[in-house]
Amino acid sequence: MDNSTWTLLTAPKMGAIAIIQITGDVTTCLQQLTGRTSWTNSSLQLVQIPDIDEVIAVKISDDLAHIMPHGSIHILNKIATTLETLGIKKVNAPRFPEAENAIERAMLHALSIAKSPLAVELLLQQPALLRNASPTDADLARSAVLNHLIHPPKVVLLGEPNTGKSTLMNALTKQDTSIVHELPGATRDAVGARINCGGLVIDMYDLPGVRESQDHIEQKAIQLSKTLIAESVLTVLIADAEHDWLQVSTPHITVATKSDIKTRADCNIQVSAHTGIGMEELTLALRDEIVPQKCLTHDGPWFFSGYSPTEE
Ligand SMILES: Nc1nc2c(ncn2[C@@H]2O[C@H](COP(=O)(O)OP(=O)(O)OP(=O)(O)O)[C@@H](O)[C@H]2O)c(=O)[nH]1
Ligand SMILES: [Mg+2]
Repeated sequence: MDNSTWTLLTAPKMGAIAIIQITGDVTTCLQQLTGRTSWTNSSLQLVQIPDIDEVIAVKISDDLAHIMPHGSIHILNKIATTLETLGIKKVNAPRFPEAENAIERAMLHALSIAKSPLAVELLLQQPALLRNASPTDADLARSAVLNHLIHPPKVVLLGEPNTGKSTLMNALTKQDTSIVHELPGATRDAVGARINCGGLVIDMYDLPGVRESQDHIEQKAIQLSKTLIAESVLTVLIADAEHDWLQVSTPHITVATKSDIKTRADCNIQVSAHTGIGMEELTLALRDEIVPQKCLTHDGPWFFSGYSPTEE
């Protein structure tokens, strides 16, 4: 069926119910899927997709319909195959029929993909703030910062070997994400994990301790680390009382580890991953460094990623 498409609106995994959105010639599509010939707009129907499932289906408008089968992966796969046989292409282009205008449509899409809890309240405020707004340079700068609430920014842990980076990573993720060892050189490859820092979700990377190495694999890992450092919005420089700070030219904060053994004053924050001292302060500092409070509380519009004023 030319120009007809479908998008899975729910997550592609097991659930009670799945929602499949169909666009294009939806009347023909619903007829072919279910055998039912009469479809009135906005009226929910309990119908059979033969040999697959009993589903709830609704034709929202002449070119938009939703079908809601049980959320088994096997049922979804069978429906996907049937849709493909009917010539309906799978896309990832959700439509939001409940949106009243382009701003609301873009906002609902951003809301559906935003990773940080802090994005929710702010995004819901934007349709009112963005109406008739054109961005100033300050708006664009603040918006770029706030976009980190939608797409998790990268943050790296960087320091000399054996300074406690992996132990800190494990304490932040509350699981054994990275190998910890008393000998330097335990981490040979970058290890990444998603962490919620007081409402801001970030992708944190534990990097190998910086040292000279002739080992081919370790050299490759060091190369990968350099790429991650360049891509990250913030470097968390790590040192314990026995090691020096590494020098970097990228934005950074300094975190002194192992404060249960020995403290040092020349840092932004002191932590002990073993006792938990300073850990909450660290996560809040990461959030405030990446998305400062003044951006969150500013009453101007957020020209969030995915929204362009010309769409109005
Ligand atoms: N007492 C104490 N020991 C710690 C703490 N954090 C890490 N350590 C110890 O320091 C040693 C090195 O820890 P790692 O986390 O492997 O250090 P790393 O910086 O990841 O080391 P590399 O991967 O070699 O770069 C281990 O023996 C840890 O148990 C801490 O907060 N307190
Ligand atoms: Mg390590």
